[in-house]
Amino acid sequence: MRTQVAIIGAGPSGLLLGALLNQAGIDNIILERQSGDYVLGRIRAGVLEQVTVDLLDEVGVSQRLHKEGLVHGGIELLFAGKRHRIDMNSLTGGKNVVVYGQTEVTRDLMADRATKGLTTIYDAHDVQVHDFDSANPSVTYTTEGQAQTLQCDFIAGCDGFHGVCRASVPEGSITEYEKVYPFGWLGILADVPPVSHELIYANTDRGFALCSMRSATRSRYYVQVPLTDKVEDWSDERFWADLKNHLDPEAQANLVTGPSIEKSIAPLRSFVAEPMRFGRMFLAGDAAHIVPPTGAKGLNLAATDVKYLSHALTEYYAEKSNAGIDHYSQRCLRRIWRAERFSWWFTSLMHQFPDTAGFGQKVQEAELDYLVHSASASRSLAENYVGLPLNFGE
Ligand code: RFL
Ligand code: PHB
Repeated sequence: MRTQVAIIGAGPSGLLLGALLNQAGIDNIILERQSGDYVLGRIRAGVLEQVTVDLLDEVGVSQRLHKEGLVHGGIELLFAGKRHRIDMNSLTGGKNVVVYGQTEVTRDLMADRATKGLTTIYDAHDVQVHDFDSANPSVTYTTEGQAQTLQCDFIAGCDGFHGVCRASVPEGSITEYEKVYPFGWLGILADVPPVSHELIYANTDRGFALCSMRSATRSRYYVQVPLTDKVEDWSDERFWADLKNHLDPEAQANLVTGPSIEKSIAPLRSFVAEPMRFGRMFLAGDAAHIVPPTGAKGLNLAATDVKYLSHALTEYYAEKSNAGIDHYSQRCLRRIWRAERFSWWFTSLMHQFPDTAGFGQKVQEAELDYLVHSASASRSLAENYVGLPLNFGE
């Protein structure tokens, strides 16, 4: 089998890259280790920046997003027992974010791929990437017990943090930067109306909590937990009682509880691998970088990586130019490090750190007090939260 671009991974970055390449007339095949149902069962991101919405518009898969997505022009910060609204829309000259689940983005991209008859091979096992430092890379894998080889011009490593592509790069050719946080997020999904119509990010001396949503009838809530906690330690009753303790009296009164339909713990990590291109193999999305979810940037960075990559590959095929390919790493990394900085800062501001105790809490409250009362500090938060613009210059 042969294709122009072999894409490893059918998460949002692989599927969006496939759609962008197809639109540019570039042939691609996606190999995914899991089944389609498994991929759709993962509950992850919820907040889309305008640049991500624009990309979904560009590939023509945003009809449902525009119908069902919730446009948010602000977020609320809760600290010292009170909520304060950050009016992102007016602070950024009219920018918003859209609350629409990663699961739905994935579902829309999968359906579009199926409609167009584009090939995605699910349950592709033992995927291995070969000869990406030559002009003739290939990928081998096993499906339904048969060993297969896919010849290609380029390999796109969209296979997430635990994927095979980054792991196949020789050790001396890659530098990894990492920060692991001493806590995780326990998340719960429930068919109950959200406590408020916008997201609430809460800093309390009990730790961080986030009130998010997927629709007017489905809520997504998180609380900070120690890394040693297990999901089994958390009954629904314990979760709701803990969440309530993080909220202000009005939110406490409005909180509607109900049985969870998903519950999981995610550890928090900042991670960047440099560079993101190795000959004819490129890394994109979580394969190259991880942000803690506090800034809601992971899915959005994945989307902009693959925009840069599709642009580079389009230049290569249409104009016989290597310029975009040569600049891919540098272009992505500039945007990535800005998002890493923001996500690290917002995480540091909102969570309780075991080693800073009471002093750390007081300093966070002072910074939050400054943030909500200073127009320039609020604007800086708003600009970063709605997303910095895509940059094709140097
Ligand atoms: P994914 O989604 O991990 O997809 C990678 C795919 O590759 C497959 N794979 C392989 N396939 C073949 N062979 C192999 N050897 C393979 N190894 C792996 C996997 O099965 C998988 O299908 O990476 P991608 O596409 O780069 O997308 C990244 C996003 O999923 C991620 O950044 C976000 O979910 C992060 N994130 C958030 N991002 C936001 O922008 N806004 C948010 O509000 C937000 N909230 C979150 C989040 C992530 C969370 N968790 C669970 C880490 C909230 C949470 C709790
Ligand atoms: C979510 O809805 O899952 C979500 C929203 C905002 C974040 C992280 C996660 O910062």
